[in-house]
Amino acid sequence: MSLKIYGISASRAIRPLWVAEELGLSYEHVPVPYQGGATRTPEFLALNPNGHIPVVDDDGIIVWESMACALYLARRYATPGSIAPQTPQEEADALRWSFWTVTEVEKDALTVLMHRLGLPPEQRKPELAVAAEKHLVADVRVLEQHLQTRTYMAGERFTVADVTVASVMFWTGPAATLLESAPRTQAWLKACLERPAYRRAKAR
Ligand SMILES: N[C@@H](CCC(=O)N[C@@H](CS)C(=O)NCC(=O)O)C(=O)O
Repeated sequence: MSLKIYGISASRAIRPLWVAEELGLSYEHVPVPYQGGATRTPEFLALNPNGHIPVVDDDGIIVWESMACALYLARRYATPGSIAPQTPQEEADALRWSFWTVTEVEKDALTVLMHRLGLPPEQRKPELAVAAEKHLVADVRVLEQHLQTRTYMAGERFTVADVTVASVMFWTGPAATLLESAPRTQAWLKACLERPAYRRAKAR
């Protein structure tokens, strides 16, 4: 059996890396960067024809798309009480919130990250960040409302749904006021990002 996760942790590869750490899996981390053409070599394109990290190679089963990688690993290596969905309700929450995050939130969150922090200062366009933050207000409202009645995305325990949503919400950090009126979301995100498994994944 061999499990490999391709992609540096300062990328969407944090999602499967975080899941692997939560599950205590033994795996090989192949820290392919997203810059410099490493994802566009013939060898890498044979793994993921899109030329993106992350990729998971689970003993020959290839998974790409970071949310799919995270959800796949959680289910594939589930044990009783682990972060995999254990009930139909948790399954529904993991799926709906993961898809919500990539379709509704990710693009604007990435714009905030890049144009507030990630890009060299001369390339940042603050007006793009401002527009993205405006869009994100409605998403934060949805999240805050959901978290009024539960501690984590799928209830009272941390699951893979928290990994997928927090790994995107984290990108909105440079938007100073976005979470100001969302105390439940703030507390939830802090709890997620303080988890030892997240820290181990990030340190890779
Ligand atoms: N939707 C894809 C996006 C993957 C993606 O764009 N990855 C970036 C790094 S976070 C990348 O590999 N960029 C390098 C490139 O496109 O050449 C996913 O969630 O996995």
